[in-house]
Amino acid sequence: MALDLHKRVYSSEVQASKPGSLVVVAGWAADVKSLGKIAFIKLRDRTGYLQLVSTDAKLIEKISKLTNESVILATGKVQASKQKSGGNEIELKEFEVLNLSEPKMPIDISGKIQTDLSKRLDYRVLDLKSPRNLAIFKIRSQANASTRDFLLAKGFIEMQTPKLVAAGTEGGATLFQADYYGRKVFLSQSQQLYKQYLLAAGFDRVFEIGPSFRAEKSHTMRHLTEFTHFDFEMAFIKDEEDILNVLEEWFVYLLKDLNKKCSEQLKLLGATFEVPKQPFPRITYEECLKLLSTVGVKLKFGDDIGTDEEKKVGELIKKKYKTNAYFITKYPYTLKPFYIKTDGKISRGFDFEYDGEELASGGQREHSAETLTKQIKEKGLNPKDFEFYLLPFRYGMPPHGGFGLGIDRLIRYILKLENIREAVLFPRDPERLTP
Ligand code: AMO
Repeated sequence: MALDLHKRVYSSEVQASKPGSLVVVAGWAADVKSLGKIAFIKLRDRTGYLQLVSTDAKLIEKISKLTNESVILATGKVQASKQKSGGNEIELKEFEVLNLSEPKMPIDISGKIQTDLSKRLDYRVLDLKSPRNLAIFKIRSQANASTRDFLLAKGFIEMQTPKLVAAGTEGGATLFQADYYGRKVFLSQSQQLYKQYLLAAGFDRVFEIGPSFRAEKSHTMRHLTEFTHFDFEMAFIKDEEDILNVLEEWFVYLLKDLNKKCSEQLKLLGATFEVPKQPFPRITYEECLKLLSTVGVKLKFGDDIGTDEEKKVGELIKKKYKTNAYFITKYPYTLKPFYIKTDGKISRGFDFEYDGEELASGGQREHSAETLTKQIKEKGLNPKDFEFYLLPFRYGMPPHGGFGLGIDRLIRYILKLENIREAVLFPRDPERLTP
């Protein structure tokens, strides 16, 4: 008799079922053990594990031919487990093999053997079977949903902007180039240009969560060649402080929402985070230099704060302000892109930092076409290449600002994952284009 797939329940529902009831379950035979007079199948589905047990000779014979990771549909009676861990198990009545797995997997997914990340990523589809990975991507999905909830409630409009573009916005060094019917085309580095366009059009508040591409040469724990960019832009701001206020409000909302809606997944990962108090400290670039000088790191105004120094600043701020979430503000104009508004040497650009690492950068934008043209020239760029960008600035551009944040980094930092690649389903880096 064929079992009815539509009657299947998740293993978590079996845990909540009354002993004695008959249930249909489906999933992967994560671990199969046939011990002569008794046999066990540890079934995995997306809600967890469930033990199926049988003392029936015919079923034991069938179970002995089952390989780990085969997909099965099974029915049986719920009974209280005799195991120490308690809970319910199923006394198997019947099962069908929907797909028989090959006997030996190229990587171990049980967690018993440590496989290095690179090999895990080679076999990512198999690696993603582990409940730990499912938890990471459930949290990531919720982070996107919480972000949308927060912004839509505040009147933001979600946009989808082109990823095939005619020019870069974040510097030529990281542009991917391809052929587009005999013309040059680039993969979008950020939604920068388009989000500003929409504010000129009168959309007032916009955001996007979408892919951006950077031809990063280095192989680091926090850079990818394709990453998910949460981009945000708001019109009629007084200065960058208006952006910082929304950013910190969103971050606190997000962490609280994740604690509430993903408690199970966070527990499985052993991840905990404190929700930082508002307002987050605003530390000027010059204050960062002063803090660094207290530990012997000598940088002068205009020097880039490198990765190691940035980490150091994070430690010093944690000590002084008892928080791991803060902004670095008032960067030198020379360190920020052409589109950031500047008051002489000091720009209105900022970075949002978490645990000494950059999670977002943004600022108030220059909205005068004339000044923007001047800034493009000052940065050694050709205003002719930016004609299309400059056009809306000539026909009514309100004062505005925003930020861009890497979702992959966000997930990595809040879950304290060692490598950004763990926070991405199918990561792309200079060496990796598959799977
Ligand atoms: P920026 O280039 O600093 O700014 O990027 C913003 C944020 O995007 C993430 N990010 C990356 N994540 C993974 N791999 C990469 N290669 C990578 N590059 C960037 C980081 C970073 O903080 N248009 C501006 C933002 C703005 O001003 O609104 C921009 O793109 O988390």
